[in-house]
Amino acid sequence: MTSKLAALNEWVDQVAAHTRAARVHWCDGSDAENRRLIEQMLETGDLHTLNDETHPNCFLHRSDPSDVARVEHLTFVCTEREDDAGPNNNWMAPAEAHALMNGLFSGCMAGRTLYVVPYCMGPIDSPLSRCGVEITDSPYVVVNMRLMTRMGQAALERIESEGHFVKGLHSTGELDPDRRYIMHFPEELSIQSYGSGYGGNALLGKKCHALRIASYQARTEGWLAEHMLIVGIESPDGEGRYIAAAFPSACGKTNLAMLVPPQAYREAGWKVWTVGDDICWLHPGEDGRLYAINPEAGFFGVAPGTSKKTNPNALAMLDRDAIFTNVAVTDDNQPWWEGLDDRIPARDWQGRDFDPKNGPAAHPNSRFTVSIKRCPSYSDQAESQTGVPIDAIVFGGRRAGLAPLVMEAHDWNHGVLVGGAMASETTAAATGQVGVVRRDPMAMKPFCGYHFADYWAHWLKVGEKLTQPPKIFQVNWFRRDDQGGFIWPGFSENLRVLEWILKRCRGEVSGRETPVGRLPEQDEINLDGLAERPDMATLLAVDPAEWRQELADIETFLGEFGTRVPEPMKAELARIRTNFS
Ligand code: OXD
Ligand code: MN
Repeated sequence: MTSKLAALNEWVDQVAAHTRAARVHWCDGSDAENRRLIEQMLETGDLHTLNDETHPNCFLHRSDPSDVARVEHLTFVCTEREDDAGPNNNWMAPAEAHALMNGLFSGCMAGRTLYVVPYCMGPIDSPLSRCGVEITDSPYVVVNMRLMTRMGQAALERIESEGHFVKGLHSTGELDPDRRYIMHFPEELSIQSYGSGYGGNALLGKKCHALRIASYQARTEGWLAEHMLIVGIESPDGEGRYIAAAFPSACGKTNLAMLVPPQAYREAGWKVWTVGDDICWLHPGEDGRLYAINPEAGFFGVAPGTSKKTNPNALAMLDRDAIFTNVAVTDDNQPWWEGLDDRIPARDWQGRDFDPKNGPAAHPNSRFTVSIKRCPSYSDQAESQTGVPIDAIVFGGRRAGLAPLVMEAHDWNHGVLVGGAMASETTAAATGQVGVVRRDPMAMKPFCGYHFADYWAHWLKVGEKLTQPPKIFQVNWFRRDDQGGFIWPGFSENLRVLEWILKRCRGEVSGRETPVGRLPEQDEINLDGLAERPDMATLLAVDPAEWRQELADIETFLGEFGTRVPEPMKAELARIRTNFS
C-alpha cells in the first residue's frame, strides 16, 4: 500500500532508504492488524499476557529499566533562532539537530519493519482537528497510537485531502540513554525521536505533536494547545457546563476528569462527563466563546494511586482492552500497582519476584493505555465537531502551603498571570528529583514549543478576541497541615470546589475580594455529608507575608524571560503588589 499523496510517499521512501528498513507496513488501524501486532509482540516478549478471565484482551509491557519516563533534558526545540525557543526549552540549531539525528537514524531499522502510522488528533471530521503521520519501528507504539489517536485509514484519507500533516519519525534505537533525543522542529512541523520507547517520548501524537508542535501551530493560527483536562458538570437542574483544567503531570488530572460525585451529590442529581484527561485544544468561536476539543482518543494514565476510592471510573475501564506498562502482577497474573488494594504482588515491574527491598512493585510512573470510549463517564459531546464551550479555566498545582483551595482571577489578563506563575512540587512523571517546587506556567513547562513570554502574549491576544471569555481560577487540593497531612479530602470531594466555580460562573455567589483574587466565603463551599469538617480557615487564608515573598519570586521568575514578557502581565503583578503595600 502507498498513499495518494506524493509528498507522503516520498518521505516514507526516503526514510525507509535512510533507515534501511527491511519492510514497510502502512497501518490501517483495523482489528485484524492490531491482533497480528499483539500476537507478534507476545512472541518477541514485547508484550505479556495477563489474566484473561479478570482482564480480557489486556496486555503488559515491560520497558527497559532506563526508559520509564519523559526525558526533559534530552528534549529539544529546534527553531532557527535560539530566542524563539525561549529559556523554557533546550535548544539546538536545526542544522545541527538534523545532522545528529540523521546519524542516529542511519541504518537503525535494518532487519526491522517500518510502520507508517497516519493519525488524526481530534474528532475525525472536526475542522479543529489536525493530522500527523508517525513513522516508527515499534509495534508497541503502533498499538498504543491506535488507542490514543484516531489512527489508520480514515486519518490517511483526511491527510490526503488536506495535503499536509505533521511529520514524526521515531525509532527505539538501542534504548541507550546516551543516544536518546526528542527533537522538535516547529517551523517544519516535524518531530524526530530516537532511543526511547516510553509513551511521552515515543507516542508522537501526544506530547510532541498535540502540545509542543501544536502550541506553535496554534499561535500562528489563533488558538491554544493546552495541557488540560476537559470535564462536563451537569447540575441537578440538567444544565451542563464545561471546565478545562491544567495541572502538572501526576497531580490528579485523570481523577478529576472522571470524578464520581460524592454520594449526596449523586443523589441530588449531579453528573460528571469526561471529554479529556490531558490535552485540550481551545479555539475562539464566532460567538466570542472558547470551544474545546480533546485531540486524544484514549488515556495514557498513571496507574499507581488509581483505586476504587480515588478513581472508580478508571478501574471500571481497565478490566478489558487495555495495555499496562511497567505495573506489577499478582500471583494469578492480574495487573497490580501501589494504592490499588492490599494484595501482595507476585512480580514487580521488571518481572522479578517481588521484594520490597527493590522498591515499589509497580514503577511510580507505570501507566495504562485505554480507549476513552471505555470510560463509564465518557461524554456524548467528546466527538463534537465544534467542541464544547468552556465556562471556566482552572489552573492547579501541588503546593503544601500558600496557595488557597480556590481563588478566582479578576479577569482574563489576571488569569494569564495566575497561570503563568503556577508552581508545583515535582512528581515521578519526568526523570529528576521528586518533591521540589518549580514554576510550571499553565502546566506547560515541559510542553510549550516556543518562548514562554511569546506564549503569554498569545494568551492575552486570544483573550482580546473573546467577548464571553471563560472565568479563570486557581485551585490547590494539596495543602498540608503542620503534621504533613492533607487538609482537603480531595478526589470526588473536589466537586464541591467545582460547584463553587460554576456558581461564580452563574453569578450565584459573590465570594470575597482579597489582594490576590476572589476567594469563597467559608460557607459558600458546600461541606454537607463530609465525615469531618476540613480546616476551611487555613484552606482559604491569604497570608500577606507569604504572599509578598511569592510575588517577589514571581517577579524574579518573569524576569528570566526578559524583555519579551508582555506589559499587561507586569502591570497585573504590580497591581497585586500594591494591594499589599
Ligand atoms: C503525561 C505527563 O504523561 O504529563 O500526561 O507526563
Ligand atoms: Mn500530561
